[in-house]
Amino acid sequence: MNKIYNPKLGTWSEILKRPTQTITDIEATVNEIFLEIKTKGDTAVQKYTQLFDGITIDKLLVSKEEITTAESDVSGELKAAIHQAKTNIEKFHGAQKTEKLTVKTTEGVLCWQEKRPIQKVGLYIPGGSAPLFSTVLMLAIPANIAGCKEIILCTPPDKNGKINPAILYTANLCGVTKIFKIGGIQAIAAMTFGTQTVPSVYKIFGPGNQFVTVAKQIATKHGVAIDMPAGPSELLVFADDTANASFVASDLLSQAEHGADSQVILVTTSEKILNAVAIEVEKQLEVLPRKTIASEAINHSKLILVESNSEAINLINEYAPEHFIVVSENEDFFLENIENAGSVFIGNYTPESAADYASGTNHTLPTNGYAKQYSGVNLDSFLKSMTFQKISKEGILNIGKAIEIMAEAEGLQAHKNAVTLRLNSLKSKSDG
Ligand code: HSO
Ligand code: ZN
Repeated sequence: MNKIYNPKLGTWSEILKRPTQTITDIEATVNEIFLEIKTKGDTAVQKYTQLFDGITIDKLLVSKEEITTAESDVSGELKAAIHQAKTNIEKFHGAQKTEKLTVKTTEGVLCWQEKRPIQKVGLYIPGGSAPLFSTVLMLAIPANIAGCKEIILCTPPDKNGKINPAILYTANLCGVTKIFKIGGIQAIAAMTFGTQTVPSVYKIFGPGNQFVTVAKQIATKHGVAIDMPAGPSELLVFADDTANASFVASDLLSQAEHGADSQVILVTTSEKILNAVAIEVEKQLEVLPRKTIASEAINHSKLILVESNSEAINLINEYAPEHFIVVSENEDFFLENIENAGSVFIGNYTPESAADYASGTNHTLPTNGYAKQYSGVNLDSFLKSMTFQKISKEGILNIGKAIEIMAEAEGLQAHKNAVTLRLNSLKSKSDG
């Protein structure tokens, strides 16, 4: 890890730079695949599955029998753990439900806001070296609580045309309506346009590699919403002398093992902690099964010594980490002043892994500095707010004049007429 001592303000942006991603060269490929899937449907999906995943898939839809087999392939212990996580995630997301909000803005003018589920949503779960069935929990549970009618899931098949049993088990447990053996760009395209077997959806959720990320962005050009622009995992830890260096090191490594492009950063006011964490990271790294991946991430990660808590918080807000762990005797200072972070973890006994799996909060969070303007996935991500209004005769009499004047000033006579006609009808009634 790179040690940086008391960096000057002007050098922050360079220090906090994320590993760059090139989108332009991927875009042309994505557009080409999108067009082909739009026109040819399933056969094009199958062609690209053969090309990218190296397997011919005749039936893209996962069958009932495959789900039943998966159920028996998942151990009782893992099932119990998944159930415990599910309970907590359900509790936290269920509590995010809001009541209908009604306001009488003027006598006779009643306005209200209610939420309705997005009817059709698509969840994308990456395959690869770590099958993230925990992400199925994070997406399918809130989708279900929100009341989404169609919850489909796409995930790439392995070389034998199979899907990890824990993904299948969790998807079925959490009310996913259809599971498809489709990955990458072709999955996002299929959910965007719909094919003979894959229904089109209104919003696509979930993480993925660079290709999936670009494909999701292209999907938005075709009228589909997405959860957020995703990127490699990140963690920033602030630790002072009250922190346990080996705990901190374990947290940094937990995110580093996601991928070579993951970013982990320690910010500290204590040189002692900085050195202790550096030693611990090396020690713990040695015995990790994913050592090669984690060490690549660790190589471009940073340990930063700053002079004060206020300097630390300014730097953290500038970076806007996906995950922010704070272990400080002044934790209240950090909690009051943190402005930009996807999710915050407090104290020595709150590892980031807790939220990745089982504490109840969502682990689909904004990366790449997007915590400055995006929220992580939550119940509202699966809902739309709709407004309603009912205006009585008294109400239109109360606000009619203002509408007429404003419509006139905008040069929109028809708008004005819509009110004038009603006002006149009321006047003639009262005259007559
Ligand atoms: N930390 C990842 C989520 C994850 N970790 C899934 C383990 N499994 C992104 O926030
Ligand atoms: Zn993780």
